[in-house]
Amino acid sequence: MNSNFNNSDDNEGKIESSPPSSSIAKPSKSKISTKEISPYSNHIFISTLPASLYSDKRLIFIGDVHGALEELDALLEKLNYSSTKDHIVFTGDLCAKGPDSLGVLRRVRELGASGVRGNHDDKVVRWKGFLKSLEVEVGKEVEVNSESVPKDLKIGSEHEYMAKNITDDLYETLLSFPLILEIPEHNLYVVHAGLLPDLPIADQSPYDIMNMRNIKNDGTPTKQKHKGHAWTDDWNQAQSRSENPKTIIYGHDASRGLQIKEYTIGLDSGCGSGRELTAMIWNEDPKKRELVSVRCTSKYKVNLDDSD
Ligand SMILES: [Mn+2]
Repeated sequence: MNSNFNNSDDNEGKIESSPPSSSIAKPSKSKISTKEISPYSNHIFISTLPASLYSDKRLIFIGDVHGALEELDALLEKLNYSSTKDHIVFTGDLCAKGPDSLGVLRRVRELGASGVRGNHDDKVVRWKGFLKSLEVEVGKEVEVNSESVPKDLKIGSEHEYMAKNITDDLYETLLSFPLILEIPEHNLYVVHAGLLPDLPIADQSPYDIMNMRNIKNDGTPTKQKHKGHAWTDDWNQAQSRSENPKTIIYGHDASRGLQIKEYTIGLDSGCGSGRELTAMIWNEDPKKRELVSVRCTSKYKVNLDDSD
């Protein structure tokens, strides 16, 4: 099924146009992982941030909030946030680990903010979609059992709790956040986890976009932290050779923390594990980009599947 990727004209063109130097170590050809996304994912793959939302405003990116409402409010205050002067874009994982995920979603909706879907947000969406499908079938609430629950969803998880308690408007907000948010005016992509540099955007896997941290030696992305190398290495190397380089703003990789490279900006500074919540005020000039952080002091659930 992957043969299409390798035969694309786009890819062949890119390979031929790169310098024929054997001294540059080239990463092995990227492959998408075979992990499939649940039928209840109901995602928007990509959307473009309308310029009307951010022109003449500060464009502010905020890393993974993980249910930390008090910290989000403290950060907004520290940023001197104003709805008429600022537009905020979240890097995903608004939900899970912290004390008030639904409160965070409420605030994000009030702010009229934009964002992308994180792997934890996705689990809430899939739980909700699954529960809705049961209600439609039988016309009432149904006890779920472990055999009927889709793969990767856990009974008793906070994702299930959120799905059972989320209001329709907050669910719609989650659904409206795409996997990839494109900001063409600034040559930016926003994603939760990452993208592979040598695959066309349309061919990237939803699961990988929300979960990858590293690329294994065989070119396959993985969420595991200790296999292969950071996906950002490959992305930066490819952009440095490109005539039209793109920068990615992402979250998800709290263990590496704040990661500012030429073409990748990682903003997950560990709010979900009691470290910091970070915002970046965008500027075309990298030297003028401003980072603003607050300490995260809420109690966080540490027993959550932490490889996520
Ligand atoms: Mn994540």
